[in-house]
Amino acid sequence: MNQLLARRKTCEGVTDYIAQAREGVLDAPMRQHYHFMPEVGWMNDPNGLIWFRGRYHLFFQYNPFDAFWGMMHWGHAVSDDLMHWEYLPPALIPDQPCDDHPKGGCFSGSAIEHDGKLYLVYTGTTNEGDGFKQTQCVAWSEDGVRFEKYAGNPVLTAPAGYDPANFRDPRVFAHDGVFYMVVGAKKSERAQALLYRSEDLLQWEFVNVLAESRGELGYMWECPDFFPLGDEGLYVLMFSPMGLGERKTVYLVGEMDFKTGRFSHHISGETDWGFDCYAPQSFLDGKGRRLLIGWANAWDWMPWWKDWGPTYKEGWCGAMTLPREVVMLPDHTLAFRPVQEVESLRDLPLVDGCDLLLKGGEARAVGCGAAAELDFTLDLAHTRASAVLLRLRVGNGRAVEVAFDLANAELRADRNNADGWSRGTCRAPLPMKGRETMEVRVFLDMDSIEIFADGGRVCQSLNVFAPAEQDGIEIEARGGEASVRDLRLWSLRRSIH
Ligand code: DQQ
Repeated sequence: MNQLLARRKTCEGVTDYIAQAREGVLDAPMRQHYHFMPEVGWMNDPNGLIWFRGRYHLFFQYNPFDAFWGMMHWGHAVSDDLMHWEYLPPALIPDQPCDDHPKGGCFSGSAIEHDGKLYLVYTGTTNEGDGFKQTQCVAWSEDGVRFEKYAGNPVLTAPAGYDPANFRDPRVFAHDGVFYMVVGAKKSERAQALLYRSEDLLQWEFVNVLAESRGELGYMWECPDFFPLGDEGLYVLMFSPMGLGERKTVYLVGEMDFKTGRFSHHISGETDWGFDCYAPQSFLDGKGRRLLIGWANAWDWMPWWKDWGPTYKEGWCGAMTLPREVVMLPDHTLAFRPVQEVESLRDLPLVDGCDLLLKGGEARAVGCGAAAELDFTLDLAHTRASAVLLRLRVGNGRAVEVAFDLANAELRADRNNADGWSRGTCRAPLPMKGRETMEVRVFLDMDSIEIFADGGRVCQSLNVFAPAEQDGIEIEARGGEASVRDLRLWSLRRSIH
């Protein structure tokens, strides 16, 4: 191995490379203003989210050397408020026989505190010529910055009968003084989540198949997450399924039996209905909130996928969704709401609580914003329109059209004429029954739009790569009048470069 390559296998070498490469990237025009993204290079899944010693730690799948996926590292950043992030040196470098393949590396995983140290549990992916092999590995840190890999890695290999190329994304948690790990696995072309237990995070014993697909939930579950929620003793299993068509971030709510290691669910829902939210991971923060962050993009094997967007031209690719608070509703379905901290980015309001009564066919410009928040309430009791259309990033004869299709109880975001790059229409059912009003919050950033409808019951995230000056916002009633109440618009300040 030449000297340059050897240096790229060290944390110092990678950090030096990033320090040089970032200069040309940080002020590039397509950079997001308040969504987390890598300094340089490629980023995908959020990993190891944890509240540790009073700060938020975000790790992520990272390829610093290219704006495309490959040779996975774990990038690392910390924050006090979830909005402003400080980049730290990469936490994991692919440098061990079990995790150093160019098409493998240190794959996704999770974090946990034990004995005052910060432990990372991740998937090592390698290929020694006989196919990809995925195993679970451990690393830890005394200071939360520099990590040391366990010399005894891997700590877990795929059980007999399971596909060793599909055994990944360990999710560790503690329950009644015991550590548990949930791992995504594939057996006989069906997805499973396997449950293991341990006293020390190093020696693991198989407990049971926590949950499985009988075909109806895909052939592999990536990035499983498992956590208690609400005050009725219920658990949530969330995963990103492969082989399930348009469904790509699924949650199940049900009961966990720790005696048998089996989870049974009675609710199934979608974490996000948009094109661009994948591999979400949750954690509990110091305020007792269950927070969730997803990777705001998608994979080439998804039915509607086109590409990862044009930001590779600027030397980077990938952003996270806004951090969202996960809430269990009385019917045991989940709502996902942007964390309150995002309100700290609001500038003086551009529109401050305006009520609009739109005639059928009437379109109204409500303001401008490329990095902005737009909130309003649809007053359904006084709306006869069959649809209310919201046009975002309007300009240059282009726009993203978001339709609140009241007649068909559907939310649609159409980006076919958005930017000359993106395409596709994503859809979500809108719960209309018994609704007199519907609250809507929309977050726009330079390359993304996130829509939270009906108090976060329905979320849609999608990427749009329009130029900054394409920033108009319009609203229109179709097929009758529409009453829109308390419309508010803010520019959001930049919190990240
Ligand atoms: N991304 C990681 C895997 C995971 C997938 C590799 C999901 O560990 O299954 O970068 O996006």
